[in-house]
Amino acid sequence: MLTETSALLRQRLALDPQRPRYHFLPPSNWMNDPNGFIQWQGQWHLFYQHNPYSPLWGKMHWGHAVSSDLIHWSDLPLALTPTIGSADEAGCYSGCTVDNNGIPTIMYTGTRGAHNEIQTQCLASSHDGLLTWQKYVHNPVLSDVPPEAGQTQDFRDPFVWCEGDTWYMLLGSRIHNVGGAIFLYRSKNLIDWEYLHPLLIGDSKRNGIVWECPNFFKLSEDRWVLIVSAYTAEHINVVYYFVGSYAEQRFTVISEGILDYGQLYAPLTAVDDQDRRVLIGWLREARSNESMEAAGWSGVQSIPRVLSLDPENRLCMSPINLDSIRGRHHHLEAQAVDQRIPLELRGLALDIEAVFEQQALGCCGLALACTEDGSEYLSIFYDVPAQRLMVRYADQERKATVSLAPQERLQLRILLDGSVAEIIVNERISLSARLYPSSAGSHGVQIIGQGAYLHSLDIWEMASIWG
Ligand code: DQQ
Repeated sequence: MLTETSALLRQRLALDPQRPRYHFLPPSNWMNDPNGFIQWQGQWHLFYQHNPYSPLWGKMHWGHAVSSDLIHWSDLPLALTPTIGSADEAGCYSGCTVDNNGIPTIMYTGTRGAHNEIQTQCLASSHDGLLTWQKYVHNPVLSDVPPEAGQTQDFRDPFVWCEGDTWYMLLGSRIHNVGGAIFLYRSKNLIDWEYLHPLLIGDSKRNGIVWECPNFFKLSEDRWVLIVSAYTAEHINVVYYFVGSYAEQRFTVISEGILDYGQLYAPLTAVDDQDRRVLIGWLREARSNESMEAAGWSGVQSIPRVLSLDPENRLCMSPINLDSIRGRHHHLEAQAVDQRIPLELRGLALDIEAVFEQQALGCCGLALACTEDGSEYLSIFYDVPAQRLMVRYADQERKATVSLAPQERLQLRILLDGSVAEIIVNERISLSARLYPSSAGSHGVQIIGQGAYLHSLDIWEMASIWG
């Protein structure tokens, strides 16, 4: 199914050391949010916000890829393209795919206006197994922003689910002078929508000015999870999750957290045939437009993660299905760490599982992508007394509080892949970093720490998913 052109484009860019080898990204050019993520008759379909003409953000199309294991992907033709003179003439923004009585149906936001400021909700369906898509002739199906929003420009990213014979839809938005808002609708046919009320309203001083890309799903017997991507005035965009109970279309929050302390944004979830809730998210770049233009590509998707809740209602995440591309394995036995320990192994495509004991006064972690002259490295460091994770690359630093229970070990899972490092700590704190190694030279791995004790270290060299 891989077209000649996309294979050639991939080959041409494959020598770029910054380009991930086992994470999904398009053959070339720009990608942002995952869209329409769905398992359909055993195959996973991933759509994505895509500018097929440039490595920079632009007129949004829906790219499309398919996979049977969520790791190996084949490119398919564009699924949605803006139509001049229609509700989506400026862009086909984010949305979801649902099974409408056997007919795959996309609900997405169409945009119009010089600044995409007219945002309405549109439908498209497929009659050839999700390959080609026909837009509903009477699009848009929903255009009025609820008056309580006090604004009409931010109203997008439908997330739709079915309960009995009723469809429910969430839209990301904001309430003027208040903060982000998620509006709840219902429908019997995906076409006529009735507004119910806000599912949740934010606070612009605390959690962003616009809430985008909502997800809402039941994750345990009595707990529902709402995920929102909060757009801030400072462009320090953050993904929040809220856990609570849901009854009679009302959501009562009992706890909340940050889904990722780094570059992961606009995640989308889907449920699989084993009833697992799987999340995939856009790993934003942290480099200039000039660098993206020179590279010819921009944007990566995370490795899909299976979600769960722990007894304290914290969202837990575990990367899926990587065994099939794990290559050479390196194992290190338990040992004290009081200085840098360089390992024999080198590489920029690694799956790492490091477990440290929680030594009272210690600090521990790893340095990756280390150049011989010591000028470049990514350090991932846990400070036990401060209970803080610190991730540093060049002049950038990211931090997250990781509170460990007494005696709890620190478990670092790191998916290093070119310019991507997905870091998940004790399955419950995620910090996705980007790094931009300046050469394809050898990149070392070091254990770092003081007064630390390594319990075990396992590292796998990862194969490319593009053959
Ligand atoms: N990206 C899309 C929007 C969404 C935003 C546009 C989030 O639909 O709100 O490309 O990254």
